[in-house]
Amino acid sequence: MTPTPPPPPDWNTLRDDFPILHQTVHGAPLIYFDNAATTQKPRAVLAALGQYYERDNANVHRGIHELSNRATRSFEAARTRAARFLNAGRPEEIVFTRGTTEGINLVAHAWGTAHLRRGDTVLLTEMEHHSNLVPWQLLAERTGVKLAFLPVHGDQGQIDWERLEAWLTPDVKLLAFTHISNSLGTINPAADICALARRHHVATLVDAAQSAGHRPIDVQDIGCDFLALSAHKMCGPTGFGVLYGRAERLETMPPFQGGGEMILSVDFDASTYKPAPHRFEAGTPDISGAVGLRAAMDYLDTVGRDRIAAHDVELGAYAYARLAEVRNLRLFGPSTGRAGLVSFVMKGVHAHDLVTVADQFGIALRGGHHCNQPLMKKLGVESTARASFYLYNTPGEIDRLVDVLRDIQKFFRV
Ligand code: 7TS
Repeated sequence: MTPTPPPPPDWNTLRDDFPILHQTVHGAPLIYFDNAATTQKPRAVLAALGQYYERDNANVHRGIHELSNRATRSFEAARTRAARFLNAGRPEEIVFTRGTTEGINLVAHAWGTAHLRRGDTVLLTEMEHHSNLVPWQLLAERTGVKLAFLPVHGDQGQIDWERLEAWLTPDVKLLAFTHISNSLGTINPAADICALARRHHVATLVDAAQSAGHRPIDVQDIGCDFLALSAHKMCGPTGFGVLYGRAERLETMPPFQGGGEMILSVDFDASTYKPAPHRFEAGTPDISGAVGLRAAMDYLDTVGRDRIAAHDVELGAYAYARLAEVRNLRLFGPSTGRAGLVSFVMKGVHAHDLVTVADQFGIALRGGHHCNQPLMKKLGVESTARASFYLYNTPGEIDRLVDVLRDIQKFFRV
């Protein structure tokens, strides 16, 4: 008989899992709307980190003593958990990294340098975060590969994926794209994109920084070759992440960095390397990061990733509709089918000023180019203000933001 799953937590009590939310900032209750930058951590994750350091801390894969064995077991259990979370075929397809940025750099370095040549093209989109752009520029400088960009259309921030096939010319060897845009809230149809790319023998990399903690992710269903995520954007600790790599891709890749942990044998003039994933994990890893990520994945699955996705979409749609009621706001990203974040510009008020005043009301927003400078240029703005939501945010908090935006307009007389 299948065991009955524990009942999902109640949305109203779920905020109690996050101690940091229960404080005032400048005299007002904190409203944390900077989740695209980093999310808050539930007690379960904080407890797992504390327990690891209080009970099990030792280095992994080296000692024969009890604590080292425990640390190694916890570290490798996190790999198995991450494989299950992403529905990877096996744990060996999970490489631990410092986050999305390092995962993409790893692919650009190890896979890109080994497999791409002058005359090849890496296809990106105009909505990529700098971490899915600059590593490819560095690769282009090293190897002479070209970069091409799928255009983003208008303030709605959509890519015409219907036209993708025309872009998949024989020189295109890799398509690297964001699943969810961190400044537009656009959700790209990852499975359809990867299926078409695969038919054209084009490898795929999905930047899942903004999606991994917000919706179910199944790498076999998406059919990508690589997928990168950051633990800190999904209730886990900073400085840790996962690169999923399809086994047959990882096996053909040389090491990324050299050092301890990644070798089989070393002589003065040459070394041999471990198989994936340890070949890509030189040096002492962030063991507590793995422990924290595992606890975060357990937490997200207890809440239910389908429910989190529905909550996100609900808050994104509600925020877009409510902000559209405020005069002189220019909203970016799709009006429907958007993720749980909204970027906007207020006529007559710089985004940094808006964010500074909102902070005085206890509301944490972000203002800037969001590491999307080329996209900002294309939209004809220097920066936007952004409110990004997560499972602990509520429609009432969005109502409060709308009131504060109207107060800001009065304050700046715009
Ligand atoms: N890709 C996307 C789509 C992102 O939004 C971010 C971070 C990254 C990659 C890089 O993640 P990291 O964990 O390696 O730094 N995005 C943001 C943001 O929107 N505001 O601060 C960081």
